Amino acid sequence: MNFSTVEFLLSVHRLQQLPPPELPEVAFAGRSNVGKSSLINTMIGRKSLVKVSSRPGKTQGLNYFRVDDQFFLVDLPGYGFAKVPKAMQNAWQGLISTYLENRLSLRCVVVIIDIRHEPKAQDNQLIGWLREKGIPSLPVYTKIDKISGSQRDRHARLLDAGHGLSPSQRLLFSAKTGQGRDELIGALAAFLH
Ligand SMILES: Nc1nc2c(ncn2[C@@H]2O[C@H](COP(=O)(O)OP(=O)(O)OP(=O)(O)O)[C@@H](O)[C@H]2O)c(=O)[nH]1
Ligand SMILES: [Mg+2]
Repeated sequence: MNFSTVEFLLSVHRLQQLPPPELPEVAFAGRSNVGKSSLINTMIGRKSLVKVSSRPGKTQGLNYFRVDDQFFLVDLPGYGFAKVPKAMQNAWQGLISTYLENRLSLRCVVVIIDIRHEPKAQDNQLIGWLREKGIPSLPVYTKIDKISGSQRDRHARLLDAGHGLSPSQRLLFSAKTGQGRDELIGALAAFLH
């Protein structure tokens, strides 16, 4: 996985628009503004291939990228943003859950969580639902540059407890410093091969 060619493919707003499943794929999910797009940019080593938002709820649709002709990377719209109208939230949820449940080429869902926050019900529901459906997932606690030392450990333990995870089942990450990048790439490579 060297990310020498990363191309934007399309933004999917209806299931009929999904590209043929000709490559394995990894999807990135998480609450609005948690840092999904930033994590992807840092992982692929591009400053701004994926749009990073100043306002939460900006990523709409399933944004497909093709990486090195090896896999598809899918940036999912964020959940849990109150300012998005209810009807739209439901439509998104329908699209995303149908996609996650039926996409046979999906190898892993990276669930991105802000390390500073207490365990949130929506993250918990997503992690539980993926487990129930047998869809492999990789929780990543991000923005670790924002807190340090013992605070970071304490927050990580709280999230582990809240989501029923052991430290070996999740990763720590910072889009700002790049910490955790190699571990993330290694973990995804294992899911893809
Ligand atoms: N310090 C720090 N800031 C981060 C990190 N990751 C993201 N941010 C900031 O958090 C904000 C949201 O980042 P995005 O990557 O747009 O988040 P997103 O989850 O894609 O947002 P939506 O697509 O709107 O749901 C931006 O201001 C980023 O610069 C990180 O690891 N460290
Ligand atoms: Mg985004």
